[in-house]
Amino acid sequence: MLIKPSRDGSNPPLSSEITPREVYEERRKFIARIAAGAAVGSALWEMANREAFAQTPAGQKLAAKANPALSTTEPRTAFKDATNYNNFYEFGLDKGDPADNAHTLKTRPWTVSIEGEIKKPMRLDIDSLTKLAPLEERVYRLRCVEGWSMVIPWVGYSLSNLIRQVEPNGNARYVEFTTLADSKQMPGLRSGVLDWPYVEGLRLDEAMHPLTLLTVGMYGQVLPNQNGAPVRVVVPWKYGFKSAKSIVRIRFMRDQPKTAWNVSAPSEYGFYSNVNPRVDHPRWSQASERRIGEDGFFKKKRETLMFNGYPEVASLYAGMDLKKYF
Ligand SMILES: Nc1nc2c(c(=O)[nH]1)N[C@H]1C(S)=C(S)[C@@H](COP(=O)(O)O)O[C@H]1N2
Ligand SMILES: [Mo]
Repeated sequence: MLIKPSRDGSNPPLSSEITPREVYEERRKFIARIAAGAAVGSALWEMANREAFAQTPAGQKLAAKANPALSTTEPRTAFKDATNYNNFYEFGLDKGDPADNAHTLKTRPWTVSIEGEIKKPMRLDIDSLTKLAPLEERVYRLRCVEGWSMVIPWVGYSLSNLIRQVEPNGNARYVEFTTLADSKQMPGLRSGVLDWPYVEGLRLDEAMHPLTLLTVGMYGQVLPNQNGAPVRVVVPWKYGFKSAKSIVRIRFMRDQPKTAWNVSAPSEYGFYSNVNPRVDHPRWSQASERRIGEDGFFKKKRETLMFNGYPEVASLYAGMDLKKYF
């Protein structure tokens, strides 16, 4: 999403290769600070947390029943690509940073607080949350607002299962997702690129849609840290940034949540952010995309599909001007 247009606007740049100057400078400061502090800091941190690290179930298998009705049959992105080309700014701004840095994320114990306009507020540890409903494997397309996409076999269950358990009251119209923000575990919080914590949100009916997946795994195992362990959402018809990683709080609200990207650049990132090839980002087209791992940089891009190829969600937006509510 941090992409600069070419100077004369004629030759759209490859989104993954470009970084605006402010971000670049921020990143350089960030790297310098890490270089100064990391050697001592992270050794101490790892010593203090050796036990917690030992409990982190990296690579642990997760049994799940395939749900072909809600899965694409397109070729799956290689695990290596899906785990080494990531956006997770809490661990740095470059696509390879989360894979390099997210080992410091401590995913056990982990508690998600479910609160706000509901009859049954609760705090669930990650194991109870994982067991709340039968796990399914759903192969979804994920389309980043930057113009690339992947096909990933996620493991989880419809978020609606959890929402029904906590019984939203009559005031609940939106759901807010808040990500962990712990600077001891997340070196990226030193960057001022977003207001931390990372916050995302959905309208309640979007959150209740069967496609909206509370996700605890991918490729048959628990989520790798860089993909948002131990729990994230995946909302496949929206740009990837709506799918918040490493969630610690789910809050039901009367008013629309203030979401991190919308707050940082409201004219560029709307609350809805449905994938829509007909509504361009102010600085680049959204009409096509590059499938990671499949297309070379110089190959023809794929056409981007309305709602990322999930037309069944269209009824959620009946009567809405999707240029206005982008
Ligand atoms: N907490 C948090 N969640 C996040 C992000 C982030 O920076 N922080 N990046 C988002 C963006 S821009 C994308 S494209 C997806 C990428 O998910 P993946 O790395 O599992 O493919 O995560 C989203 N969730
Ligand atoms: Mo993204």
